[in-house]
Amino acid sequence: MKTRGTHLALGAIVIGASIVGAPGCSNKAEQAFEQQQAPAAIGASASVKELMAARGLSEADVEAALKTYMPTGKKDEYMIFASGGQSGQVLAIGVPSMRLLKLIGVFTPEPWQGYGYGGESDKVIAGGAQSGHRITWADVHHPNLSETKGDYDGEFLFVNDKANGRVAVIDLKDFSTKQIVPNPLVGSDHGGAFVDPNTNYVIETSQYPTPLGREYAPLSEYKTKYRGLAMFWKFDRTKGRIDPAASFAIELPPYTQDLADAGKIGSDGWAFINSFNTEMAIGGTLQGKPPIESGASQNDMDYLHVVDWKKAEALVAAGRATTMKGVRVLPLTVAAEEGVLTLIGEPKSPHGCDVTPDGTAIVVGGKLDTHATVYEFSKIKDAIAAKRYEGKDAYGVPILSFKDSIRGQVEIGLGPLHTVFDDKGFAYTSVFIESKVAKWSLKEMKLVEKLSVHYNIGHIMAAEGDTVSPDGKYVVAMNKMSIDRFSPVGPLYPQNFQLIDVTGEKMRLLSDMPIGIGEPHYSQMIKMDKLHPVKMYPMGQNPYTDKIDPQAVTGGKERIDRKGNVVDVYMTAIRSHFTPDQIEVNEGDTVNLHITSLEQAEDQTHGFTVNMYNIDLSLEPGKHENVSFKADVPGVFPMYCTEFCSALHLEMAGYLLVKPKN
Ligand code: RUQ
Ligand code: CUA
Repeated sequence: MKTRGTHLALGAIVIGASIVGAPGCSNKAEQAFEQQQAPAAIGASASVKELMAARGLSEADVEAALKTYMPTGKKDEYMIFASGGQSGQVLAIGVPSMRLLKLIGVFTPEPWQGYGYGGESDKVIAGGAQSGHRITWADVHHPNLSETKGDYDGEFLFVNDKANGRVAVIDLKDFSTKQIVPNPLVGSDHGGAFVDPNTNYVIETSQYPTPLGREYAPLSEYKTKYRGLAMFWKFDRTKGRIDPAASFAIELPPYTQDLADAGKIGSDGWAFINSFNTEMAIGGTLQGKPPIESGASQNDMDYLHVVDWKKAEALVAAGRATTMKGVRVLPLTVAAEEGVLTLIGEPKSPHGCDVTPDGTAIVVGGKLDTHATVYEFSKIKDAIAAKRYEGKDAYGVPILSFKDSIRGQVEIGLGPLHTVFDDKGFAYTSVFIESKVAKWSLKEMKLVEKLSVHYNIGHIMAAEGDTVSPDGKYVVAMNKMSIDRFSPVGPLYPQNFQLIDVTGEKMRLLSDMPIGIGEPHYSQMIKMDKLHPVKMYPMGQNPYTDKIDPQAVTGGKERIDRKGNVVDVYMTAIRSHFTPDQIEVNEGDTVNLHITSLEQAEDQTHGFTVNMYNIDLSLEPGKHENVSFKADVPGVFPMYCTEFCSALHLEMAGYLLVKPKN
């Protein structure tokens, strides 16, 4: 009862606080970190005011706490899927609590999920090999949720690996990675993994130009042999996999293509890619030449790439593509001639490329410009249809007039990057150099408010902000630096996600979430009720084929089969034993373990490991795993369950005995 009384008291304070509080309006210098005192020993009976005084909390702090605190057992309203950056993983985070719910193994092995340690998931990671090289990390940039009619449908998530030119498919039925597709043509990607409004395609555009097909050509042949690429990976929703054979690509000039976005509603069927380094600088610092950073900043304008992908799709179907490393590629000459690719000037080192929820405009930031430039799709479309070109680039690609293609420009501040949208016609742009979130009106094309964030905001994200119907409510600033925000942990600082309330007239900073893995880039936020993950697998399910595994074992059918020096062990796991729990093989034998979890109770997960063989499996209820290894070291190897599954979990163990040859 006392607790309830406290809540009522808090409520009263908050009503007052919402008038007074103005959090986050001071600048970086003014926000010098105050070492907060540890809470004094206050009993439950202490008044809220005393508690606030003891912890040095303002009324605005209390309001923010009330908006984000999640009592035990209560659930969040939204889920964020955030890039895990170089960790190669994806983070699932609850909003507004900003609690980490899961770290999804994607490109990098993740032991807790038994991802990449001998089991079936090894095949997913192996599928992501480039030129025969197994790669176990990634530079994850942009997670994108699958869409139906332009709205998140909660079924799949796609992420790109900038470093190695790959795209992964995560099934939100079980929050696990099902496929990694290496792009056989490019050396890196950045404009991905964006989807069109019905997830026909997952778009991946290259970043640093290379000869297509991952071939060799000297840098002196950069302009003639190096190229960019826009890849359209066909997504087969019924299979839940990308179908490389049904995919196609468009060859692009060797400008450094950057972010991308797909059109929606009226602009569906089109894609937009910003670019920098249209100077085609290649560096050469040791030879006394300017580094790429200065070589690439000579021109006042780079190019927004406007891609008519529906037309490209038709041309590819009509046989106008050439095949390269198994991918159908529409040549640059065809793309230029047929109006598939058109360029428009973009001010100074552009970044960000975001289509508005109504599909009528594209917003581009400029790292060295102070504006957000808003391109008007109808003007672009009309000019392309009428072939009203201002000229052509060196590759014959038509260029439209900048002036005639824009709705206007909004003065934002220093270093505008990415833009997201709410439900009230406002846009929110991350302003990197100023460490601010700029809120501006799309209708009036005017800056409304700026909020300080901490610090060096890269991406910004809004609740359902990439859909045709954003929710508003929350914006998240994804900050690259956290200087004075958290307790020190050595020279590599956490990055900082800041949750911002955008329901009121003024933006309010609610909370900070230090991200202990990095470097996160983009994220998306989906309404929790759109997600319907399974609670357990049907008995014997192989999550990587989405079928009952042919080697699945049922209770009573456990056995050990030996054929020559191949030993197949058909095994089950249920609280709190493995059957069989004694496996004896000869040195040099190939051992195939087929393990089915017979559990059909929620949250009853077992793990499985064998000493020394680098095997680690997660056996969620019903799951089946297959793992093979060569018993090349004689000895006695304990195997056990790695999840504390029951009172007799420690007893859930057994032995692998490998008899020496002689
Ligand atoms: S890019 S901020 Cu991929 Cu802006 Cu990260
Ligand atoms: Cu099963 Cu511990």
